[in-house]
Amino acid sequence: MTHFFGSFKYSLATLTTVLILFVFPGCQSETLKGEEQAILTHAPAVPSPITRNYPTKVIIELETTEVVRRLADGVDYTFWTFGGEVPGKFIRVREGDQVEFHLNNHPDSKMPHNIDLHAVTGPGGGAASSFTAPGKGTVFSFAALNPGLYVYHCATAPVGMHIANGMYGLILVEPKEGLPPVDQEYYVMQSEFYTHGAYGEAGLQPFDMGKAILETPDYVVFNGSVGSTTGDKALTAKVGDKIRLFIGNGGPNLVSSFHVIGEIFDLVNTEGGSVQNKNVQTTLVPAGGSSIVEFTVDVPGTFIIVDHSIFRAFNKGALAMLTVTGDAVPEIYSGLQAESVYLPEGGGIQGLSGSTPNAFVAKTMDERIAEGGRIFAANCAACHQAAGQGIPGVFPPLAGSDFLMSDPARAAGAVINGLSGPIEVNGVAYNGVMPGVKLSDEQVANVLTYVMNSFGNKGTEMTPSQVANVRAGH
Ligand code: HEC
Ligand SMILES: [Cu+2]
Repeated sequence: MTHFFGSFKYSLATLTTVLILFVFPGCQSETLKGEEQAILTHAPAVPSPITRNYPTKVIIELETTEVVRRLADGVDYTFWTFGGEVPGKFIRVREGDQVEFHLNNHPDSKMPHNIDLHAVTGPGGGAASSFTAPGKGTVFSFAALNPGLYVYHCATAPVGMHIANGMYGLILVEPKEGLPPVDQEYYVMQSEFYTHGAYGEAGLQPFDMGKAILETPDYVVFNGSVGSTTGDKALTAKVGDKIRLFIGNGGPNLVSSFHVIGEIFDLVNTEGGSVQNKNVQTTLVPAGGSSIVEFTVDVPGTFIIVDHSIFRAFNKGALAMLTVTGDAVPEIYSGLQAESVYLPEGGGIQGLSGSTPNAFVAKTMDERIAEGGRIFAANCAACHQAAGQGIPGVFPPLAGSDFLMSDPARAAGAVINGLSGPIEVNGVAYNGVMPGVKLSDEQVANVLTYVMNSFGNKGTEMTPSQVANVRAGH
């Protein structure tokens, strides 16, 4: 009996193998050959299609940096980036490739960073293996098992803040058989920015945690800034070209209703996967998701690319352009060739909000504490956590902190100028970097009065004039 069952199992296994090899030849695993360095591109460029018909070991080198760049005219922002720009560089590999990923964090970075690639099959998408301190590098590898278009992003705590500051990009895993050839491929990624000032308020704008939690961005943009892809920076094509857009959504919060005014997508790889839909007007791109769309441009003109949640397009920046040149084709369309109806002067915004920054002045200590709580939620809780408990080994606690309570003026200095180097809080050593927080004297007084009278701390009031003294270096 044992023998009978044994041979029965054996022949079943053989039969299965034969079936897999002959009926599903695609299931045969290919053997890796050679190795190559990946060429990565900044948006809107896409690396050239893969011509190999075998898998290889692909080496990817990507550097995280923290840089001040234009977010809108007159508005700057400290972006945290993969490769120096937002969105991060586009990565293109082939299904079956073995990827060796080198993440380097620039020595000037203030923050540690890592990477979670949605194309990875493995814990955290690589996040834990790639946690990289400033000036350091890490390496991990993964097999690109599933074809598709995937988002990658930083996943260092506070995760929302790292993504909100610009840390996302796309990785395409081309199917074994490749993608059908087209005339133009472009990389377009949507995301939001949450700033202290309202839309268009000039200057270097700090990140606003409170707005991020409420999911009320001031900016919704394509490829990292208002007007990144308009006017003479528009995407270009010629009449008759077949276009493929690789679309990503870095979020951190909003879902995009991606639409090209005056075009119909002939094909859509819904959510960046393998199912194709046809004749689509608007494709949904989830936060942390993607879409691939293809269409042929049959007539010349300026085609406006929007998030069809339309106030985002005309009031928050989610507007890009595709300029198509060539002869008119009156059988398909006769009329004006410019989208003048949709083109506001300056190519961006229809009517600014015109709101002024709130200049709250506390009259009592209770008012100071109440306002300080709001400032804390927006500016400090991301690192020091909502109850001031910090994160062990990374962000020191403010709750019960002897460091804070023994020298409030020193704490004011930390908020104004930042703090780095070794310190000891309640007998525990920390050696991190706290960036200076852009707050007025009134706001620093409010937030520190709040902190010194919350989370079990008992302290006195800090006044704006005390903060002014610290700022002046007294
Ligand atoms: C981006 C993360 C981050 C943000 C935002 C941040 N801090 Fe810090 N903070 C740190 C780090 C890291 C240290 C430790 C620095 C070191 O090791 O030298 C620190 C140290 C401190 C200290 C001294 C150590 C202690 O525990 O008493 C105080 C006080 C402080 N922060 C207050 C604040 C306040 C108030 C805010 C908001 C206005 C704030 N921080 C925002 C990261 C941050
Ligand atoms: Cu990061």
